[in-house]
Amino acid sequence: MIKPDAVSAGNTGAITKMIEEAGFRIVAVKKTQLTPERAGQFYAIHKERPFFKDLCSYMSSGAIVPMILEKENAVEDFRKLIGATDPQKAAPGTIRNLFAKSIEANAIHGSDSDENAEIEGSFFFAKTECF
Ligand code: 3AN
Repeated sequence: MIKPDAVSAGNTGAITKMIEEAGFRIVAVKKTQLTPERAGQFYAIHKERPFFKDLCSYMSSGAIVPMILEKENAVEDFRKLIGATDPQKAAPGTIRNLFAKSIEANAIHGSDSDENAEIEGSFFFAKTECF
C-alpha cells in the first residue's frame, strides 16, 4: 500500500516502477481513501501502541494506493525493497530511503507474512477483482 504522504507527493508512479522493476506482478491496484475507523481496523494489531491514534488519522488523511502483488518469496523480497520502518535506518536505494518523510509517514506498507498478505488483500479487494 502506497501511503498518503507518497501519493500526495506525486510519487505513486516512481514507486510503482520500482516495484515492477524488482519483479513483482501487480495483480490488483486502485486509488482509494480510508476513514479513521477503517484505518483502525487495518492496523488493529497496533491498537495498544502510543502512536495508534496518530497512525489512524495520518492513514486516513489522503488517498492511498493498495495493491496485491505476486512474486516468488514476495513478502521477504518486498520488505527488502521497501526498507526499514524508520527511514533513517532504511538502506540506501530502498523505497522508504528514497521517499519516506518520517517513521509514521513512511511512504509504503508491506505485509509481514503470507497469511497477513491474504487478510490485507481481502481488506481492499473482493476476490472477483483479483481473480
Ligand atoms: P512496518 O510498516 O515496517 O511493518 P509496523 O507494522 O511496525 O512497521 O508499523 C506499522 C506502521 O505504524 C508503520 N508503517 C508506521 O507508519 C507506524 N509506526 C511504526 N512505529 C512507529 C513509531 N514508533 N512512531 C510512529 N509511527 C510508527
